[in-house]
Amino acid sequence: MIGLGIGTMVAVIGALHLGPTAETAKMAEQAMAIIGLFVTGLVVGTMLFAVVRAVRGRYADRLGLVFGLVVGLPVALIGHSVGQTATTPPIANALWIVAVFLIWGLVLGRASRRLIQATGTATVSVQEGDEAAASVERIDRRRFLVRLGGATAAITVVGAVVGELAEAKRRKMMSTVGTRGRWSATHALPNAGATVKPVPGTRPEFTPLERHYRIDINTIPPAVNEEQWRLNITGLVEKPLALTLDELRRYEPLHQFITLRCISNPVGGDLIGTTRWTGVSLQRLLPDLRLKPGASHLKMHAADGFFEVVPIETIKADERVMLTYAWDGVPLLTEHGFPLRIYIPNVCGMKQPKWITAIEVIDDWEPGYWVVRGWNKEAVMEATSVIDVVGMDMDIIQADQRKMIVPIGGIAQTGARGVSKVELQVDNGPWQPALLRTPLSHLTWVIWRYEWPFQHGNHTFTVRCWDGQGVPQIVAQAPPEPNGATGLYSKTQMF
Ligand SMILES: Nc1nc2c(c(=O)[nH]1)N[C@H]1C(S)=C(S)[C@@H](COP(=O)(O)O)O[C@H]1N2
Ligand SMILES: [Mo]
Repeated sequence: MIGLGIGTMVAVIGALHLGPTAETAKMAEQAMAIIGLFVTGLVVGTMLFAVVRAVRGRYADRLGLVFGLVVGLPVALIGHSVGQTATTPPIANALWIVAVFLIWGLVLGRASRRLIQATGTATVSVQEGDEAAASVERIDRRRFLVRLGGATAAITVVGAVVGELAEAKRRKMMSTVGTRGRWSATHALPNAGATVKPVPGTRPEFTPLERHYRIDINTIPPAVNEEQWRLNITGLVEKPLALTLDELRRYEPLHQFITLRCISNPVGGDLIGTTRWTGVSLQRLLPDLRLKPGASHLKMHAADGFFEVVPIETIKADERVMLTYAWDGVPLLTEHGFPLRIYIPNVCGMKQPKWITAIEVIDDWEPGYWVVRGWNKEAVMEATSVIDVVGMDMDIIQADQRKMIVPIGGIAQTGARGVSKVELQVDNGPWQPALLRTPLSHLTWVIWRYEWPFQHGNHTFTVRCWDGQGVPQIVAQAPPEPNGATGLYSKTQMF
């Protein structure tokens, strides 16, 4: 259900060019919630009116409160169990929701009573016959419905605005806390001296934290309190452990430039980003966990109910598997998994839990959250390449058409397998090699550029790449679900 929902949303948002997919999907989710609330409000409001009318306007206040409670309690409980709690504690959230619905019920109850009384006098004072009375009643009912809709709308809008303001405040707080100490603000990127420069208009090689895509099973990320948080290590261990964040930070830190991609990313989509990850290699941590014989997998549990299982073999074979506590030199932002997430090279985001709370040591493999829901159990990042920009500067084109070169640029990415070659094809011409920029690391995307001798007309540009072992990008088109999107990226432009 959620999987299908995300896929559909990604496709719709992509097709409509609504903006960054992750953000827009969040907004769509919230809009759906608001519409749901709105419809519930209208239905329950109409029922309330019917009841208040049946008892001729008596007990309107009490009835309103009861109806408010009837809607408010489930909403509060659902909100609680889904864990959609921003920074306010769950109880405060629940109380707040119930209070809003109580007021809503009271307002509607009173509106109903007023209306019923008004309808009553109108009917009595009009003596010209049944038809007129009926029409007055109909008008009043219509007016009531308008008012009812208005009240529901008002309360929903006020609720949404208050929620938005709180969210905006939270974001502002987060970004002021976060901007300070960012590694990228005071350091040159490791490939600053690379001779191949990105074509202007290519996406930033290092994604600013605020622009990193976001994919979560919930709309609102779980807020974890650092003082109370522990990394609980249980299961097949000599002695269960509860590590603090500081204890994890005391291990020798590992810094890695990493490109993360979501398996839901369509070819050329925006569910991909690159930053500098810092944490402790699980290989280093492993001896301190004192595993019991038979231990074969680590099951990572997350604060939002998400989970995944990592083979201990993978950890022993690859020191880059890392419990990550910082991105770009600052603690993980709440939405990106504060305080702890894992990094596993070469696989999609769906295999890599954020907001880790516990590691359960087990003796067998188990499918993770998205694997249970039908997605590929390996979720290896397939090679992909994208054209970001076909540079076009009209002034230069007109200045000297014979010597005109149009720079074309973009990215290629293959998980942890490297990129050995990128080629570009114009219309049905021969494939031509692009220049590769030295990447930030072996784990990030590679920026490429190609100098195209300009020709007038309508042209289609297509890109393809090879990984470090010379394996070509998959040409056959496939949608993201269930194995990740494949196919070549093309862009057509008129000159
Ligand atoms: N706890 C938890 N971890 C999670 C997820 C989630 O919903 N909950 N989503 C996963 C998916 S599908 C992706 S693509 C990445 C996205 O990480 P980001 O939001 O920091 O970009 O987180 C992964 N880890
Ligand atoms: Mo994902």
